[in-house]
Amino acid sequence: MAEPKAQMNIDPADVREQMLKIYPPKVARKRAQQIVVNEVDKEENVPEIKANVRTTPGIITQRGCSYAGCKGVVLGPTRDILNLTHGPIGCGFYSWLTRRNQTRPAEGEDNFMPYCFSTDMQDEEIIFGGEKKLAQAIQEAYDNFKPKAIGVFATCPVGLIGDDIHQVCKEMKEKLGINVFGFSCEGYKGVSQSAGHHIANNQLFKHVIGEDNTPDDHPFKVTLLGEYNIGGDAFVLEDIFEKCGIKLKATFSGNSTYEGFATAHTADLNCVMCHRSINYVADMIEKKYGVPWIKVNFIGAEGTAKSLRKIAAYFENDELTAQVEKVIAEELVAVKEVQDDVRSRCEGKLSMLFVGGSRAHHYQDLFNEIGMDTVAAGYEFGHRDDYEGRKVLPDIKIDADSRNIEELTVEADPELYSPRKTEAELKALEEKGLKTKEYGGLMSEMQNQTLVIDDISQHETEKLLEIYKPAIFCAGIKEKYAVQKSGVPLLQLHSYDYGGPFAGFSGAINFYKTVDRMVSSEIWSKLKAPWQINGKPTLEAKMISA
Ligand code: CFM
Repeated sequence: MAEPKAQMNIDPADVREQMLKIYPPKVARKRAQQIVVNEVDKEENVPEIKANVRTTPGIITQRGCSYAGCKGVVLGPTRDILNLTHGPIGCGFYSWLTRRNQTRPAEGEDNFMPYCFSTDMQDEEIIFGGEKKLAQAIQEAYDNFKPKAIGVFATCPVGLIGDDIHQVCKEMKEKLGINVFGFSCEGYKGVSQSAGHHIANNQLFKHVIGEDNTPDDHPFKVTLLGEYNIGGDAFVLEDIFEKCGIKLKATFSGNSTYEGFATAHTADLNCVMCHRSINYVADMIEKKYGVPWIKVNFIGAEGTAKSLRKIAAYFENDELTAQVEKVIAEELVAVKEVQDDVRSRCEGKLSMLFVGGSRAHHYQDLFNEIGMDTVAAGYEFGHRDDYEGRKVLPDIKIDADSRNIEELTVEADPELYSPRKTEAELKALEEKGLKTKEYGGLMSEMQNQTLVIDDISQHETEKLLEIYKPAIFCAGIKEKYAVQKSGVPLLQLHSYDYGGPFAGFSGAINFYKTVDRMVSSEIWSKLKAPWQINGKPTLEAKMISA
């Protein structure tokens, strides 16, 4: 792999040293393993990175908690499961729609996403236990809304006082005759929201997936796993699937419904977008029901075309292949036109992406398509397989933090297991270039001499900005204003600021235009802070000792 042109005069090893030198020796040793200069060899081997480990206290991290990953990320975008947070009202704020995941209920369908349901625990429940109040809250929610299903989410104090939410859910399920299930996703579990994804996946698998076996004879049925409909992405993808003649049985969990989850196992192929948050579900469905999974990426026009071709290749049907090619050819006309225009202004500019557990990888494709170089990237909470590829899975050691997340033992269902492809068929597909259960990770697709940084700190971010002066920095709301104060525009890749969608072909066009506007405007570098204008501090103070 060639070195990116624009950064030839900067030595990433030196940047790494500069980042590390401020830290005390023990912290520096740990961070040194999480800041890696990328080197990809011919066999696509990459350096080892330390990931999914505790953040050092005192370092400013952008991570969230287990409850955020479970309730917010995975279950948040499902409109007709009533999500009830068991905890104090402070956590209750996050029990409603706090992320830009959108949904489109049909006339008369339930949509609980804009509601905020909480048990509002008080001192009394913290001292004497909150199970009674939880049962009352489930009853009250049922009486008022008559939902198909209720999910209960435990916050930190629930785990500390030992309320058995699962027993309460079981009793209420029997009493009400609807599906009621709980998630032990206390915020302190694991080292980040990633633990919450795992907990969410386990419970969905145990309590919802496989509940509805209604047959469906559509020849091309798939699911989309790890697509959360931020800024309307799922709507774009739903349209593309429909145009291609592919039936989307379920999405986990953008624009999703309970019914979609309950019937997901009847699809013939699972397509995984965000590997980090949902690969567990793909693996478990394969083991229990025999449905293979492939990695897809509908971010970027090329990625979208490639992913559609992968799906068509899997079904081995000429009509489907022809239709997919027709849709790609039609869509690429407008894409190319905008690409060419935008590229004239963006070519050679530098980008950096520090986002979650998958987007820091996927969105690099969009920058490549307009000629921009990603010189540094990393996840907040990705695991080694998200960086280095699934081939490292057997080498990942289970530690104390991952041990407290349940690992389900899954076996083939005696009645419902039906392998959609035989071993020989899968092998034949692999020989044609379609490998199932495969993800190569972020590092093998980044250029040599780029920086890969896990769980980046504020100090390290500042160093990157100071040394590389990138044209754009992609992260979230926590970083946005600090980065913009240094004269670099920040595009929020969690929420898309107020824009999007960025998925599929039309989303790619949106993205190119958004980035063009941001990197071509000089507003952030022209602005001066008040203390930069007259060289004096705007506020003065002195320490007074008692
Ligand atoms: Fe997957 Fe996500 Fe992401 Fe994620 Fe997230 Fe998100 Fe994200 Mo924010 S599920 S890992 S926990 S793609 S909320 S839709 S943008 S950090 S990179």
